[in-house]
Amino acid sequence: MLDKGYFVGHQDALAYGVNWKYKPGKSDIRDLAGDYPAVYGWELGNLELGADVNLDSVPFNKMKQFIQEGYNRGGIITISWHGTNPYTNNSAWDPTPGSVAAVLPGAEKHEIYKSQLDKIATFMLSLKGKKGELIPVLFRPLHELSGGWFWWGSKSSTTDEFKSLFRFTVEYLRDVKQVHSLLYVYNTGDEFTSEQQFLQRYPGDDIIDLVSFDTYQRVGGLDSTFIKGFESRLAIIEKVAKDKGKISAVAEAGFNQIPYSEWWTEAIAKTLFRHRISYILFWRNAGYKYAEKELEFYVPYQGHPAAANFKKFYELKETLFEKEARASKLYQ
Ligand code: BMA
Repeated sequence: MLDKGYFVGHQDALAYGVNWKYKPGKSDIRDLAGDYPAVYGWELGNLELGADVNLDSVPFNKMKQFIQEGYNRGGIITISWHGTNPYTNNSAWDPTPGSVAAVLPGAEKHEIYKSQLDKIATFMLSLKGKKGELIPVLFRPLHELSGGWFWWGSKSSTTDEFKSLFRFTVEYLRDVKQVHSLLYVYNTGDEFTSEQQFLQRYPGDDIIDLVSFDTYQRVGGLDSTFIKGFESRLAIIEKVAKDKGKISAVAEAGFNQIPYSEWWTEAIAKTLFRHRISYILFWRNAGYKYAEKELEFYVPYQGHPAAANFKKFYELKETLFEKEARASKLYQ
């Protein structure tokens, strides 16, 4: 966490953007700002099935190279995992009641969950820098834990079951699989209005390194209830992080298609300016999703009406992109 500002990240930044895929060196943020994001988000969903390609069509071998590239340039790597529900074999978005109880030690699907984690461990242990050192990763499993849409969420587990699942996940990867390159991110959605609510499913200070939430603006303009809510949630995690000696972050954010061209400076920067967080990561520039028939992107691209304002956002002294991450020598 740097005093001068916050790092800015982007999900799948090097893999694709709006209207392009796999062009070496390209990134929508770089096209606009002349610099890469400081934080690179990647996603492991479907790795647990032994697939070669993740649920958003990114091949894992390419992802590994992108992770190495970002790390070698001094960037920060964070990884999420929309893993298959081991209880029902459906996707992560299947909150069948009993899903968490079924994967805890001694329960019927426990071995399946362990075999999923084995694949995660193998992947993490394969991420290496130029000298063969393991690449540090901010790992964010079981994310948006306060919501009811994932199999590990509030609809399909009690608080104690969830905490046990998180503890088991960390202890298994760390103590059994001997993966020691991960920092663990506790991550809620934005359904909390108090510190106590935010921490309801917190598995313990010995397990967690970063505290975070995800937030998306979906309605309203630049002076809307979204900003007030964002502001109050930032204040909550900032206090939690301070009291616990943890790092705070906004692990996912965005306003799909960015309908307000001044959003970057007027909504995001003006709010974050008053708070102390380590990074904010904007979600993926998926482009047109044929299956869902929808357009999804959270960072502008060349020619988009918000492109100029994003450049202004880049130029603010408190927004830190890859050049500043590199200059900060985070790994030394
Ligand atoms: C969601 C969307 C989906 C994607 C999922 C996992 O928010 O972007 O299209 O599959 O994240 O990355």
